[in-house]
Amino acid sequence: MSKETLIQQTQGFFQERFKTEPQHVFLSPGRINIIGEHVDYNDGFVLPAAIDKYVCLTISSTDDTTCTIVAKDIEEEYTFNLQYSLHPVDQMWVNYLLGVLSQLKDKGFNLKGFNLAFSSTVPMGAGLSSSAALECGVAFAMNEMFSLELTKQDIALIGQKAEHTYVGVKCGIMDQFASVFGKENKVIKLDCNTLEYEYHNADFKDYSLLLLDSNVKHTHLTSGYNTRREEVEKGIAILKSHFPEVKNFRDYTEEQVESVKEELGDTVYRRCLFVVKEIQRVQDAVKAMDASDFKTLGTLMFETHNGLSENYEVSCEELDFLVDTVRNNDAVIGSRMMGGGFGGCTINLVKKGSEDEVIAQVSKAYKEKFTIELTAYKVAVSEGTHTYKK
Ligand code: GAF
Repeated sequence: MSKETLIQQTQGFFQERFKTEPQHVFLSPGRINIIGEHVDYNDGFVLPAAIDKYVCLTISSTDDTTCTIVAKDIEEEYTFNLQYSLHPVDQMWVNYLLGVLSQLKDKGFNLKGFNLAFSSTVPMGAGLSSSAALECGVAFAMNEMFSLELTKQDIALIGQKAEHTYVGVKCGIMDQFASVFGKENKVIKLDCNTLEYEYHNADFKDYSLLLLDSNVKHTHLTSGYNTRREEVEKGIAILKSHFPEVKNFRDYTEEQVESVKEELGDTVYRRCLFVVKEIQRVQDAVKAMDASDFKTLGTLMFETHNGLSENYEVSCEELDFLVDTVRNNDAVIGSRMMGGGFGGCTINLVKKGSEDEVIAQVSKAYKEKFTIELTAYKVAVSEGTHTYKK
């Protein structure tokens, strides 16, 4: 569905539900990540970009403190009053919004009531950060409507905290940052330690980005994710006890990790090794990208997948199969699972003009193996969260 159709349909839905036109329309995008997986919460570097898939929020303020929020795509709604404390509820989608609003209230902002209807073209559970898009979209909307004077960074951090406190995923900052700071045709090199960032051209010349959605979502995403965080925290504590002068994961060498292998234990050792290597890969990938050396970039993507699968253990049979299927296809020079893992998409660097042939090959093999239909997305790198002006 195009952006225009999404906007039109969401506006139409708002009009039908609330019997008036929405005063505001906001768009908040999903994200991809070229490389740098599971390192945002390890003070590493990441290379995400916003994409042309959006959560569209149509919204009008009201005269009191009552809010009605409607999720068009699942036909559910929820009403609450901003005068009272906002606690997490059973309807999971509601928590993304309440998590944001409760923080704004705690910061002392005087919010007014509103009616909101939203709809999304960011597929859910595909590792494209539909949740970050929604959280940042709501924070952005409140900022614009009620002149809260939040910075873009504030909005991203509020989105991340909503995920921690109301959703229960101890995520890093990458997804929310990419959603808010996204720029057309630019990837963001983000230093997750300092939150300094720079834009690099997302021009892959003869290649294009192709996402292949496994359409599986294993339930251990939340638990597996949080466990990985605990494991690396244990690892960094041990490393710091041996090398107190080294402050960050990015500053450790593989040799240093190797030297405390026994004390780390096999699992934590492999997690730490992945993190140290992945942080270095991002640095190498940026250089390769800037030099239009896409073969090297692609090789690094494959290496990332191997590490995520074997050492960080956040892949799954289906994702491994999708990557393995394209390994010997000359039209695909890089492929890896993307996002939190345990399902969702792979990101592929594919020779322009060969996308449909690759989709056909992988879909067929995937269906034969798992009896699951593959979904493919050809994505464009796009603008971050913004107001839609008619
Ligand atoms: C999820 C998280 F939300 C991000 O913060 C990041 O850690 C990612 O998984 C893995 O790189 O999308």
